Amino acid sequence: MSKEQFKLVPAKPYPALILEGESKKTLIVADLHIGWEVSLAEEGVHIPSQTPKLLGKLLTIIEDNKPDSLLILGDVKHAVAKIEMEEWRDVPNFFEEVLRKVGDVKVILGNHDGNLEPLLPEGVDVVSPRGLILGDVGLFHGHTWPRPEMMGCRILVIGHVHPVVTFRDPTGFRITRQVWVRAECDGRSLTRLLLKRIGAKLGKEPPKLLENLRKTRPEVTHIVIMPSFNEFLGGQAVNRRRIGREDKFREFIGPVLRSGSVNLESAEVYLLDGTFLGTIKQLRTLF
Ligand SMILES: [Mn+2]
Repeated sequence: MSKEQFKLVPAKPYPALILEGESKKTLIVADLHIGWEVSLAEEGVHIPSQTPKLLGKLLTIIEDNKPDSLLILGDVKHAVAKIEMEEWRDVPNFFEEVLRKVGDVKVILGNHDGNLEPLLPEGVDVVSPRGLILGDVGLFHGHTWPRPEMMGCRILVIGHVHPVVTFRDPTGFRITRQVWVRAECDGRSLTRLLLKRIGAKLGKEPPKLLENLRKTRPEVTHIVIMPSFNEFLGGQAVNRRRIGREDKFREFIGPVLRSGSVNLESAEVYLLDGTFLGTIKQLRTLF
C-alpha cells in the first residue's frame, strides 16, 4: 500500500509544524504543559497563569495558516497523574477557545496526560500514545513505542524531548535556544526491534497480527523531534555529551531514540526561525 506523501513545513518562527496533504492541512504542536507554573508554586514561586499566552500564540498561528485540523502531540498538561486546581479551569478554557477556530482537534496522549480526558470539552478527540498516521507521516509523543503500522511511514514526528542547544561563549555565559532536530533513522533496524518487543509480549504463539506486521515493509528514513510549544519549559540539551545515556535522562529520551536505530550524531539542528546550526556532533564542541 503506498501512502500519500505529506509535506512537513515548520510554521516559522513558532515551535509548530504544518503537515500538508493533498486536501488537508494539519497544524501540529507538542508539549504544552499547561499548568507548569503551578508546580513552581509548590516551591514558593508564584507566577500568574501563562495559559493565556500559550493560547494567544496558538490562535495567531491558526489565524496565519488556516489549518483544517489541530493535532497536539502529547503533554497537554503538566501535572503527571493528578489534576491541579488551575488545570480544572485552564485546560477546558483553552480547548473551548481553540475549538471556535478549528473544528477538528485531536490530542495524542503523552506521559503527562494522566486524567486528561475529564478536562477535555466535547469535540476534542483523544488518540492513544501509540500515535496516529497521516499520509506517510507517523506521529506520536515519544515516551513509548508507537503502533507497529507506523514502521511503514516515511517520517516519524515526536515531541517529549523538548530539544534545545546550549552554547558556552568565551566569557562563560550560557546561551540556550529551542531547536528542531531531524535525524536519519534505520527503518529496518527499528522495525526489527519493535517486532521483537511485541513478539516477546505475545509469547510463543504469535497471532496473525504479528504475521501481518512481519510483512510491513520498513519505510522510515527520518525522525523529526519537535520543540516544545511552551517555551518556558526546561529542555534537553541535544548537544550535551552522551545524550540519553545517563540514567536520569534515559526516560526523557524515549525508547525510539534509545533504540540505536536513530543516528543522533549526524542529526541536523535548526533554530525556530529555520537557521541551520549544524549537526549534533558539531554542536557538541560548543557545549
Ligand atoms: Mn513528555
